[in-house]
Amino acid sequence: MSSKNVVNIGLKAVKHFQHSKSSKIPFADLKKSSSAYLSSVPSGGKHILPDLPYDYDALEPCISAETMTLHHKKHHNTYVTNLNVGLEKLDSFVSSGNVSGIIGLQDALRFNGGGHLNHTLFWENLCPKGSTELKSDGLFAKEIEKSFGSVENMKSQLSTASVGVQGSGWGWLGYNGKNGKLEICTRSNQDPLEATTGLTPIIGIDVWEHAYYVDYRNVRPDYVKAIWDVLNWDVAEKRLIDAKK
Ligand code: MN3
Repeated sequence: MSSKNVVNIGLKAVKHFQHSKSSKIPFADLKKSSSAYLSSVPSGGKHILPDLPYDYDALEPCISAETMTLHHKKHHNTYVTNLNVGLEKLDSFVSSGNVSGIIGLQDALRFNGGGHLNHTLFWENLCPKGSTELKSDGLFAKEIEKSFGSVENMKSQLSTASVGVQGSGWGWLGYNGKNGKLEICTRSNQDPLEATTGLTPIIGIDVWEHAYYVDYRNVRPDYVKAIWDVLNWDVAEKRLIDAKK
């Protein structure tokens, strides 16, 4: 299992805690879900910032090298650093049986674990302009047409939802394994899609201001429009194929 998936298990545990916020959660349960989180730590002992699958200037002019550098080296790296700090504390609280310490950590783990996961998915979702295209006879195009009527409809609905996120958050195209459909969903802050909704992430659009302010100032709609030019359709289709297995 990849570390990404195990982080997801940990985040599901966080959701469980938040629905039952009391000190009556048995320590055994806390310990079990904490160990799911702790086992997500790679063998080197810490989560690390993954390399981008392309150069910092590869998405220009849609997203500048300056934005990509700040977003990856500063913002994403901060989530990774703080996730590692949180997991270290979690480890010591589990060892000492500090239940309130463990519960108190959950919001930070959700935020930083979600931030690490979301950005990892986001970088993979992008690629240099024109390097991939949606194959009109492929599985992904067919599934989009089944769920939205047309590709243009899906793009328009995901764009509108992403632009409409209040404050900081994410717009998502997710796969619902229960009804076999693709769905549009938005999440606030760094709430991870799968752990909080059950949808498998296919396309994610980061609409935090840090993702576009350098290039588009406050004009979020222009940024969201430009994302489609650098979308990695191959990665999105592969995620869908994996989700349907
Ligand atoms: Mn971001």
